[in-house]
Amino acid sequence: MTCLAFGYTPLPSVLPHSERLDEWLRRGFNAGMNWMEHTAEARKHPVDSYNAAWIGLWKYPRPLQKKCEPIAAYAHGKDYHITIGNILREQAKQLNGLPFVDSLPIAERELAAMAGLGFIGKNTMLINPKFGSGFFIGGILMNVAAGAAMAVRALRATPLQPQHGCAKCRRCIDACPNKALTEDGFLDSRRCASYLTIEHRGEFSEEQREWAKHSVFGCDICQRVCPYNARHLAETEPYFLPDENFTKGKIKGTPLWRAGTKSLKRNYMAARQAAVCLPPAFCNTLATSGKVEPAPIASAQSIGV
Ligand code: B12
Ligand code: SF4
Ligand code: SF4
Repeated sequence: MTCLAFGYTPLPSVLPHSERLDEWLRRGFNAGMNWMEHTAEARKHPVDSYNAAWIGLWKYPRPLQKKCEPIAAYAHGKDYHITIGNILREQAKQLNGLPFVDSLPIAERELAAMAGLGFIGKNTMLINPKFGSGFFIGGILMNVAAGAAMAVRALRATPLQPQHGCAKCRRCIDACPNKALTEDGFLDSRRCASYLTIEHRGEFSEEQREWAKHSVFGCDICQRVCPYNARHLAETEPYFLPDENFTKGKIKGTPLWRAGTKSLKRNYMAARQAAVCLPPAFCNTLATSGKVEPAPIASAQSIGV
């Protein structure tokens, strides 16, 4: 895994934009993610036993693609909770800290912005002006001596303002096929293909099928159109081809495990029916192959950053 950049931030008793989480929940934008509601207090008050955080930006295993793909770039290869988690666990031992990568109830984007690693775009992603948004956020909560904590605070005297980098651009808002991005900078998960294909359990309603049809797992549209990702986009050979024969054996240890085989089959059927995002060759392969074989990771081109 490549760590593109890292930074430090002190942990305040309340995160500066935690009211955004309240508002997001108030509007029902968490959809069926009840766990976001149950863990809201912890997300807003990160300080418990720790007073600072080391945060890293970890490059996706596959670059964001120029063309629409059925499996989001982040989800290729081995599960990042495992790969990045292993690296962070080792480091955390030496620091007596607590590692996290999408594994603790903390507002990772906000902490990363506080660490000076980027700004929050209108697509709600943490965007680094140099690297775009094709990365995970993962770091270590730790305790530093009072003097060091003050030094870290001083370093962050001028935090980057959210959305300052978007200026008048609104490509992501206009490109989202489901109008899931609001004018005031929120993402409505109920309409989001990423939520529907990864987190939503049970059958789709008619409306949900319409919103989910662009993808089989995850969605990269609002990142693909972002000018900050323009020079990092690649056109890479299909990495693996999903079909209706998802089995536990094939998805174990990959991010697709989160959705499970039942949801993946549901997603596949919705996408195949619509074929919006699936190239014709892909559909033919699906009809005949019956396999979901990951290609070697080396086949992914470097995005050259
Ligand atoms: C729930 C969740 C989702 C939900 C909801 C996403 C959302 N936008 O809220 C769903 C399932 C839809 C989702 C989708 C995706 N996710 Co997700 N997700 C999360 C999770 C677990 C929590 C996010 C959260 O708290 N949302 C609630 C909102 C209110 O919080 P927030 O967006 O973080 O915003 C906070 C700050 O940024 C700040 N803020 C936000 N906007 C603004 C605007 C202004 C003006 C101001 C002042 C402040 C501000 O205030 C908020 C409160 O602190 C995080 C991991 C984590 N623990 O943080 C990963 C995480 C955000 N996801 C991630 C990824 C990779 C994705 C996908 C790209 C996957 C995919 N390809 O399908 C998509 C991207 C969709 C998108 N455009 O966001 C990465 C993002 C990396 C990055 N560069 O930003 C994270 C950080 C996981 C990780 N460890 O890498 N995700
Ligand atoms: S991930 Fe896809 S569906 Fe969700 S907001 Fe972005 S473009 Fe819209
Ligand atoms: S597409 Fe434009 S508006 Fe959306 S996040 Fe990127 S720069 Fe901001």
